[in-house]
Amino acid sequence: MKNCAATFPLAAGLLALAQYVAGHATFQQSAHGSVDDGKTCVRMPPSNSPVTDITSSDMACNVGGSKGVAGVCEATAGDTFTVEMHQQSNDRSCATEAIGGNHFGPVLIYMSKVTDATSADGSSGSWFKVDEFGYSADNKTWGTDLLNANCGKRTFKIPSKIPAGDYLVRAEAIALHAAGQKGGAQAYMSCYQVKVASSTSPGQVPAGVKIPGAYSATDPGILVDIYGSSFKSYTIPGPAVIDQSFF
Ligand SMILES: *[C@@H]1O[C@H](CO)[C@@H](O)[C@H](O)[C@H]1NC(C)=O
Ligand SMILES: [Cu+2]
Repeated sequence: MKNCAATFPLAAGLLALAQYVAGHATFQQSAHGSVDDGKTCVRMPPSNSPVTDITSSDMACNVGGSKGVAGVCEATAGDTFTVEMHQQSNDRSCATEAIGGNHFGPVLIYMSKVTDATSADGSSGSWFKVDEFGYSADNKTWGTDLLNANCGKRTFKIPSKIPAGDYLVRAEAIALHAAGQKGGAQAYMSCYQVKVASSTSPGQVPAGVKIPGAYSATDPGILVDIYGSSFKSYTIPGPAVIDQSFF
């Protein structure tokens, strides 16, 4: 799995066998506060394969993710929300790595205000970033290492100052083990359908970016040789996390 990209043409021909490749992963469960919502509101991708075309519309909510599901999770502005990644669809075990071995990279969380979370396709929205963890040079820890250390979970705060209503929450991990070559970065994302209760009225929707559009294939956080001797620090792709005053 050093360079999984090379396995994809083969995987396409052996779809039934290759649908859930070892090491690859999917964000699939969520929780609001301490309430576990399982897979209630996730737009579950059809496989655990990554998106490697950074300009593809699949970058928004993964393959097939422009289509909604029935479930909507509740959340409260100012409270926590947790997204959870696993390699296999029905293995939530903490004993299995959330994302495999060498799939090192950042974890990023975006939100987009939508009219109806069950029907929004993610393309018209403006995505604002609410959380990220790239790489800590001090202890050589990646965002994906933190996922693996936390049973696949990443907990973040829903901004306090956003208006009540429907949102898509987009959780993403980008594996960089093959990112020294253009097209080698592997993006794993899922969108969750969430209805946010907020006591801030009217609230303000933070400015955001289009996805696809926020990343380019040559961004320093996308085209990067993490094994190179010159690699010292990592630049997380996309916009900055929204201003602290929103939280
Ligand atoms: C490494 O440092 C980061 C940032 O300070 C911290 O969040 C993380 O928990 C640390 N990782 C480990 C494995 O201690
Ligand atoms: Cu891979």
